Amino acid sequence: MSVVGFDVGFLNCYVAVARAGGIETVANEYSDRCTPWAILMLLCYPNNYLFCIKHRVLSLLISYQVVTNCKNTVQGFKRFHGRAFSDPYIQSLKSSLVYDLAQMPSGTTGIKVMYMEEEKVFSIEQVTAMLLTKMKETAEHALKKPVADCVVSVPCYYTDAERRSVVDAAQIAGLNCLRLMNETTAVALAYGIYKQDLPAPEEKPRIVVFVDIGHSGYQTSVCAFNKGKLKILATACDPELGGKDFDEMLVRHFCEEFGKKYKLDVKTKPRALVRLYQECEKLKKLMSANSSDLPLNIECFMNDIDVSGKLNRGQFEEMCADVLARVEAPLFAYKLKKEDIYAVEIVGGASRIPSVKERISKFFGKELSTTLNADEAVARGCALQCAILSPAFKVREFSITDAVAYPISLKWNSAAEEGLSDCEVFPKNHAAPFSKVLTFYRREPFSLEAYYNTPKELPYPDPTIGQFVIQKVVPQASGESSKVKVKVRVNIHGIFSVSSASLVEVQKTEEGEEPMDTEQQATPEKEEEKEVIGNMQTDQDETKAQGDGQKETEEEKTTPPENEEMETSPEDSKTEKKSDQPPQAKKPKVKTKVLELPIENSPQWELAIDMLNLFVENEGKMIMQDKLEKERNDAKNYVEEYVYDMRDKLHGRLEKFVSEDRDILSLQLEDTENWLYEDGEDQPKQQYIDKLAVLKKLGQPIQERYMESEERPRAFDDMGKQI
Ligand code: ATP
Ligand code: K
Ligand code: MG
Repeated sequence: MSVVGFDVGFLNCYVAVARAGGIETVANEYSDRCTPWAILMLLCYPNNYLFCIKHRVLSLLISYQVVTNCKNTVQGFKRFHGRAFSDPYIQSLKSSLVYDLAQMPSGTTGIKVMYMEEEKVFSIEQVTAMLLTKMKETAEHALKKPVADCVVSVPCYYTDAERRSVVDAAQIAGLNCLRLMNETTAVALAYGIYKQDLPAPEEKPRIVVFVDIGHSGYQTSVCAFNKGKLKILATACDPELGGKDFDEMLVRHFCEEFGKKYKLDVKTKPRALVRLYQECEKLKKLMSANSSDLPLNIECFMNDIDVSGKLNRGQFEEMCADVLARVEAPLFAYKLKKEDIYAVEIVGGASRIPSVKERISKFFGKELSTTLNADEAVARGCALQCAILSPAFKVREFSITDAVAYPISLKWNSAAEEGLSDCEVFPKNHAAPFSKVLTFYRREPFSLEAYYNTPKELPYPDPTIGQFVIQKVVPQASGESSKVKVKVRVNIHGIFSVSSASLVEVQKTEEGEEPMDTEQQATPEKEEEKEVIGNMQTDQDETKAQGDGQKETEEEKTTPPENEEMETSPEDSKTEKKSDQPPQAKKPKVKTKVLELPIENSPQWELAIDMLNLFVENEGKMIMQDKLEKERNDAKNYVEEYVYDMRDKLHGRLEKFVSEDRDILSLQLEDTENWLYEDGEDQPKQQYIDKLAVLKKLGQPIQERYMESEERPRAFDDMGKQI
């Protein structure tokens, strides 16, 4: 069982692991006071994936490689998940990317690269899986055991389609993703789980605002903490605001300046543009710590011309005024009073930009707190969540309630065939994970369409979540409509589904119930109330359900079908069974039987199962290929190492032990070195093994003579001791 958290950032990825060994020890020593899972290890990756001709390398020395192999370096693909290739966003990006995009057969976005000397199109799920494979290997290396269970981060503004796509990517990488965790929620967990002074459950919660501004996205959330729990009350984001926008402004500025000063059209040369982005990002970071004039110099930038420029923070802020103005915009959604906020915690790389901090601080009228590690908090939070979910770990109880990012509605053909009906099932910021049961009165199978009802808020054009067909619905024996209970849920990943449906077969009814249409029943206040109960209690919910049921028969058509809510956790099924009992209890003469109904789930953009399997298989093949490539590279490195090592030694401690074989070996070493840089640069593994064998055959006798002379005096010593 592994406990791993992956922060898949747009630019930087982090891996956090919790080790089992550390847990027992630390917990025993410090009892309640300290974190028993203190040993978290983090590693950082740039989220750039470099495809070489033969194999896949996650580039750590990225700057150099991106520039030399930019067409084959895939970066910044986090926002391609769950999007059609025809999506205007994808189309608008196409021209600014140095690599090529392509349409997948299913209509989603793919990335075109050279792999093993062949042009290949990989789906976005495959590309993210490649990144996750590398992160998985890192975790395995750290834990010294196979990794499967993990928690993966996603921005809290991710939609259903984006989330499904990431879950698929994790599966392709052979991971068992226990939760897709919203990034600010991960940060909230990393913040709260260590706090010993949180208000008691019955006290007023501590309200903390979390802000994460990374390279591509800006996420904020309001979180309520009580002892042992956190609840996200609301989120507000700008999926298109991050460090990259500041880079963009700088690049634009210098493109213009170099155009005038050196008559260079930078936009025509991808390589030059990539270098300019890198240098501007560096300059931006320097400006965070320094307000004076700072230089930007690039040698041999384009057409053999060296370029230079300079900028200071004041000028930078001026040119980024429009970007900076967007920092406050999402925050207006919060109706928070300054005195209600305990702290505003800020993380993410771009949170280091002084004017970003100023704006947020001014908005809330509070000093910002930076008590968390700005880069690692997301990964840490994910590892902590994984530890909580892992049965192998004993972790302090901590309940996490997240919030729905966009309001989810259902629409369906009304039974009376008066056209479409709809109903908002999960309003924005509704608690998640969460299940609700909707009741319909039907004679035949029917279909529900789930969609986001605020399309303007969505990051892409299609608000459809999916189609869900409730099958095998039949009328009652009496010919009346049947009561069909449909359970809809937002699961632990923040993904919507129709999780079950059942038909209540009434064996003897009193009065025929008329078909009814649904409309939203619960008022916001009521909903709030239920949410509080919702997470812990099941019995009270059922009482409520009874009440609702009662009201429904009384008010007939004017009242919508009962719209009860209940807990999502493992008790789910138990709750559901019980909830069908109220009618029995109230009307003892009526006997009912509950039939489970099959559901056909067709989410928009779901990866077909055969494609998914194919991708899993292909990832396995590529992992094998990487392994072979690594072995080949290692074999080459051994030759190289031997050459350098031996050459040094021939002039050092082996010098006394060489005779006429010295020249032969020296010559061979030199030849091999030249070969490594020429013909031997890219050869099959066996070639390197053979080369090494030839060298060793010459070197071995010399080393043996040396060893012998070293051993001799020591052997005498040992004899002395024995006597
Ligand atoms: P996202 O969260 O959008 O997926 P990410 O997690 O990869 O992206 P981070 O690693 O949080 O992003 O932040 C990277 C961004 O922060 C980059 O734009 C980087 O230039 C910027 N950044 C890092 N350090 C500084 C600094 N000292 N000053 C200004 N910007 C910085
Ligand atoms: K990150
Ligand atoms: Mg991030």
